[in-house]
Amino acid sequence: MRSPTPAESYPFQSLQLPCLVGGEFVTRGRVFENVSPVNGQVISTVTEADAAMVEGAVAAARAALTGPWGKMSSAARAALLRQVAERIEQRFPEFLAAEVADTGKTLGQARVLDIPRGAANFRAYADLSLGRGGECFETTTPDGRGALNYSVHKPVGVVAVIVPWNLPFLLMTWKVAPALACGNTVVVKPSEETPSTATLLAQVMTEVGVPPGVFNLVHGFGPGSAGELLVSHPDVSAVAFTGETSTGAAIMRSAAPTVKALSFELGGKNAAVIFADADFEAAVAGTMRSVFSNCGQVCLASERVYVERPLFERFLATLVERARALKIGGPYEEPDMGPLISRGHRDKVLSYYRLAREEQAQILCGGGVPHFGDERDGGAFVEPTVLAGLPETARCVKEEIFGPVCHVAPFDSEEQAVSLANDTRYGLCAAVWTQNLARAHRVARQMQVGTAWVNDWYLRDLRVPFGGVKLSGIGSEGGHHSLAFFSETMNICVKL
Ligand code: NAD
Ligand code: 6OD
Repeated sequence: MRSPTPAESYPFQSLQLPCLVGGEFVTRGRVFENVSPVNGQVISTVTEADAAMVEGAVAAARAALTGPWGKMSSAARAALLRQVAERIEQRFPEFLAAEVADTGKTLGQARVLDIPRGAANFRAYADLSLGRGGECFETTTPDGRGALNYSVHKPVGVVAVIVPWNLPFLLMTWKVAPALACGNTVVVKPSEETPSTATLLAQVMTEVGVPPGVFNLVHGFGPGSAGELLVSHPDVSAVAFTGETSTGAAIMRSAAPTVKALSFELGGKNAAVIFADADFEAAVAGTMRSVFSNCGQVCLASERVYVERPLFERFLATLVERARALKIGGPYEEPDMGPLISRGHRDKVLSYYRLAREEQAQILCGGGVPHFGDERDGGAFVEPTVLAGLPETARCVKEEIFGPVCHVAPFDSEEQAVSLANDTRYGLCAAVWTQNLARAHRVARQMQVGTAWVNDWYLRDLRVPFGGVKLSGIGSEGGHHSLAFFSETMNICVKL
């Protein structure tokens, strides 16, 4: 018997994806369709959580805080998280097939980034939670006997995890793993566009014996649906959110009456700054990656590329030539770039392509929709696009597009490069390309961002702070920063 092709491994083919509420998989009520961005066909249907399901999930999560999970040692919790990682690896082909079915992203990327990072997130936080210490201060007192202060970490409570569709499994596990490592319980609301890997993770949680109610899954939408119901729920203590800046603002409003802890990873309009002394090949290859990976749907993507004038023409010409050569296609065709997530998102990206014309950009390549002459014409593909010649005030230079497009502009001095890169309301990341070590440090430090990469892009170490400034977010994730967000730190003062 032949083994199934990767496409046939999609575990929910023509099935209805359930929610997970208090350890029970639930499929009652309304459904919505999960549509392939590769060809527009329905690949599965999804149970939309109603108010009662969200209520049930939050109640189960609250009850689980004081059940076996709440009594478990941190070492036992860490051991369970390692089992989650192992089970993800055992079911790797299904996770892979599910992620590429929902997103259309390239199999190559999902294989080396999205799914392995999901497993790595659980291992990293299992380790980090065990190496955690507290603070201790000896205090002098008027009677001379003194006092001892020490801190202990406790779970925050029920955490709502609300995540987007661009790196669905990676970003969901990036929050679920530290939240669970700290002893919290979670209610996860994945994006309505990408329900499959979250559903597989729900299965994994039950398979490895995570107690009922610790991990709950509610599918649905944002406003007026599971997302809003969760963030406004009085028994949800914290919201860990990744998504658009405007959604972050809406969540802040919904969460305000019940005063919750919020962690926000939001949008970006990131700059790549390329000095004339950069390693040319590395800078071009890195910029290609930072502009076109995941069809430009990465919050860290470089949508603004600034090149020192002596290198400008050569760099631009090479970038355009390589962008034109990118092979576009479905996940299993070994493409360089897949489709956007949906026709809806394609409308948004195409509106910026039109706007670029109206703003009188030079459109050096792309700017439209590719035609395949097959079922892919029913998908959400767009052409990789390079723009130049726009003023810095143009909307295409100022607003996050979240597609495979960048604007390239020249600069004449280090000071001007820094000023151009920082002239944005966002502040997620920057990429600086130079072989001058002193300049690399000097420029990186001046970037008003959460992460500045030097001579690379999206190189990750899970222990380092990761977050955005300005409109790009509130707080940092990563390493002990995540552990701090997902814990209440309490001080105990003992009079001696
Ligand atoms: P989005 O904000 O539209 O949706 C994200 C999630 O929020 C989804 O699950 C959605 O259903 C939910 N949601 C929407 N409205 C809500 C509401 N009112 N209340 C509660 N939940 C609500 O984002 P998206 O389109 O899925 O993802 C793309 C955006 O995410 C881009 O702006 C991108 O820059 C950003 N992003 C940021 C990071 C980061 O680390 N900074 C990472 C990935 C994506
Ligand atoms: O790698 C990560 O930890 C992370 N949060 C990436 C975010 C990418 C945005 O699309």
